[in-house]
Amino acid sequence: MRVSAPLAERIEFDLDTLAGIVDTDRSGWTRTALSQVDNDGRYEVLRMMRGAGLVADIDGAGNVIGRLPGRRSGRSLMIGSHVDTVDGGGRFDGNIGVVGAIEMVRSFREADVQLDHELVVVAFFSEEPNRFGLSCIGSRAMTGRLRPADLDRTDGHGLRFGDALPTAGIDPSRILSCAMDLSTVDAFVELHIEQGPYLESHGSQIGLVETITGISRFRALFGGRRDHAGTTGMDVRRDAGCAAAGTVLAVERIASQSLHGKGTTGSLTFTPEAVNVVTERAEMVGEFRGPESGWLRHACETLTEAAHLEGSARNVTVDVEWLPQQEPVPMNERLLDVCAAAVDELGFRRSTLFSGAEHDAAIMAQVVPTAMLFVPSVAGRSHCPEELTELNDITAGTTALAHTIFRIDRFDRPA
Ligand code: HGY
Ligand code: MN
Ligand code: MN
Repeated sequence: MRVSAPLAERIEFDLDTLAGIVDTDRSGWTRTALSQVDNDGRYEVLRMMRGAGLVADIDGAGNVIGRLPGRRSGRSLMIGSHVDTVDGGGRFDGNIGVVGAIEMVRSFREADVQLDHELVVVAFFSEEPNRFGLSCIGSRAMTGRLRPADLDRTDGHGLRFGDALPTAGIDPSRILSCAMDLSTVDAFVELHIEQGPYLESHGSQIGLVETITGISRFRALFGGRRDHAGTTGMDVRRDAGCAAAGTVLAVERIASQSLHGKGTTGSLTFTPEAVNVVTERAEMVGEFRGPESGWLRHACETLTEAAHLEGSARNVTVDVEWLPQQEPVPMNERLLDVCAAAVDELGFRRSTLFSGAEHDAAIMAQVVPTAMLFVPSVAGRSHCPEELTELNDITAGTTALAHTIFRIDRFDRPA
């Protein structure tokens, strides 16, 4: 069965176009959410979608959404990913899922493939944790999972997330009420780079994701006392920086004691930042990830205890705030079977694997049957400028996406 032939040249052109819309003052390919380049990037995606023949617009949560009508009205299939990046990140994370989805639409139209389902292509807003510590904003809003309290979170300058949203063209009074009716969506499939070494080391071209990792994120504040660095005795200091440093090591220790768990301190700031002043205040942001929710809860409790021990040993106040735990999310088994059949029919070598990275698919899966297709990351590198996925692998992933969607369309044809 020949469904369509995605063109590598067009995928490369679109990826290069997006790679040109980045913050040139930062390293790598930086297009963080709530920046002008992210606005420009999403408008470029809007142009790409319209150029591919989709009826496209940006919704009240900043998601770029394109629609291709189906032959039968009423049911939809959804594909897509995100185009925001981490600071200093790469060109492929998220981007290939959006560019691949748009190329799939072009190739369907050229091959005169018409789906029974309406096809919905999405570039979700702010998938990466933004400076307010929140991730997957677009998919949370689309599924009705963004909470009023999320809008009250502040960044390092005390600015509220809700007050920052207009810079992205988003009305904060509307974002909580722009959930979509997803009851008519039969499947969401996200194409993404693996971001780890598994597929490459197993010689696989395509990965089928079984489960997406659970995540617990925290912000810890340490309050000590500002003193002179040269005259204050070591035994009387209330050094918030040392309490935070001990807690950083506790994150590493707790995760290292687990088989599959990961723990990372992503940000640590001292106030004042002066070599000759004892630190008065330290702020630390970190996370644990893993496939078992029981371990995640244990890690959170152990870390909170460790932070308080580090604080009380130095007469430093400690406040650890946890975001609601994101549970590990299994993908839809029946959809995985459809993906496997499509990949096998194409003759691609495949593996089944666990995703240690977070994805909009984990949010969508709570409402819509969801699957993910991974393509290899060279040397497993990601969230860095060296991030690379070969063009032929992206094209293979796009072909697998097209065949998967075609199969779902035929098998899930509404009665
Ligand atoms: O942070 C993550 O796991 C993902 O790449 N957004
Ligand atoms: Mn990422
Ligand atoms: Mn991503």
